[in-house]
Amino acid sequence: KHGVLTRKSHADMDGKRTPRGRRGWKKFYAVLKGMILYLQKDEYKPDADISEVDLKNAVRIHHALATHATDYSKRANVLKLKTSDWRVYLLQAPSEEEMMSWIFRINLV
Ligand code: I3P
Repeated sequence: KHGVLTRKSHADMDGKRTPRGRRGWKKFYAVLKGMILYLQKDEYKPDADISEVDLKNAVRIHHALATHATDYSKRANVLKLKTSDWRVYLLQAPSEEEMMSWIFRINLV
């Protein structure tokens, strides 16, 4: 699965609040492959190598949990992704249908 997702980092490893200056929203091209959600700067190209920056932004979603971020009301269609090492990301999808689809696919892994 792939598509546009806009990300806000809410908590870093071990659940520590992401500090000011790194809490902004940033748009990515998201690709879910196996147990990894790649958040890429550019559009998905099946045969292109993954850049170093894109690797840094990749999220391991094994034992992660995705839910609708009902406690976040500033933006619509936002899902909350909690990873197994207690990072928390808010990910805004372009539509409710897309948000539901990402939640379903992430939780299947
Ligand atoms: C953050 C940025 C986010 C904002 C966040 C700010 O600043 O303005 O958009 O979240 O507020 O800290 P920075 O880019 O300097 O990290 P919202 O869009 O949800 O308001 P927060 O600290 O209350 O999460």
